Amino acid sequence: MKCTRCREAAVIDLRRHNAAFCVPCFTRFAHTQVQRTIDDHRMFAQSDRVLVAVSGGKDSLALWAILRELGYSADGLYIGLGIGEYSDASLEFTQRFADARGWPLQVVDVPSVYNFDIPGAAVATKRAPCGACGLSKRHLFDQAATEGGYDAVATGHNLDDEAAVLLGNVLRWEIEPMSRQSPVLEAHDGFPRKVKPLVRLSERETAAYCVISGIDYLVDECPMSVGNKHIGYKEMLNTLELQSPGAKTAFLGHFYERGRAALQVPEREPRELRACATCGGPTNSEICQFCRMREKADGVTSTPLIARKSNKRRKSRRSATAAPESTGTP
Ligand code: Q46
Ligand code: ZN
Repeated sequence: MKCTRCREAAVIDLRRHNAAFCVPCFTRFAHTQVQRTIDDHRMFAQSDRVLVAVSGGKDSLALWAILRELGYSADGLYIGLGIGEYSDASLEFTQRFADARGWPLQVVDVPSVYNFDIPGAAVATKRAPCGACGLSKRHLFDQAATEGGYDAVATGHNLDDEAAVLLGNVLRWEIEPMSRQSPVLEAHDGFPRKVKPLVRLSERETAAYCVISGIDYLVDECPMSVGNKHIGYKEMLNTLELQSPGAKTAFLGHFYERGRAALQVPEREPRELRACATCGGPTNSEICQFCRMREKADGVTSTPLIARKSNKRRKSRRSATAAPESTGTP
């Protein structure tokens, strides 16, 4: 197999692009895909400061590395969710990555700062763990970006993640959430801009990028993702992709280009936002959802629950080629 670009020996074939690449050409390909996404969706400018949400998995570490390679000013933010050994391992991989490069990493450990953990909050508030987790991450990303004066928060959602979310919404014709699915969510009402620069790269490609670039990432999935519907949607889309290379790109890309614009969504009532009485963040009630959850979950930790679920041993990228990063609520 020869590289489509330079005719050297190829290390990866990309059927959806009808191409194969050697190491330098694949690296160039990954950088170009991300740069095109940033430019096409006007995510941020070269002079902007970007806060990258990192978890120690392949997507977020690849994103951070690519943004830096492209010359952007990108710092990392890690949120410790208190999910037993999984959280310990993800911090370890993230910290090692940042330390080796001397890149600034901010760490917010939910149990030590807020006195609860995600499994505990899920039980205390009768939410699904990924719901409690998503709420906490969104709040803490927003807070860190606002306080740090960042222009955008970047997350490592890739093509597979976004196509799976879209499929889930299409299967139920969830028009409202579909209308909000976008690689860019503009800053509004005190919330920072959120961007997803990896939506043109598949999971297999971000994993390959890490392996090729010597990025050691955590392969284990979050134990809370067991039973997550999006894992099944990804499998369905992979089956489709095998038969029809490019199907995922077309499904998601065409939705962004024309599907979303064709949706008829009733105008939302404008929300009156005010400062949360507890944390000062923007909210439409007296106390924001995060602070309400925090109040209910105060002191609740569920380590035994995690110990039961966390039965997979920790692996590094050396023992896997393209395992998916944890998939819960993006
Ligand atoms: S970390 Fe959090 Fe994911 Fe774990 S609890 Fe769910 S959402 S699966 S990206
Ligand atoms: Zn609050």
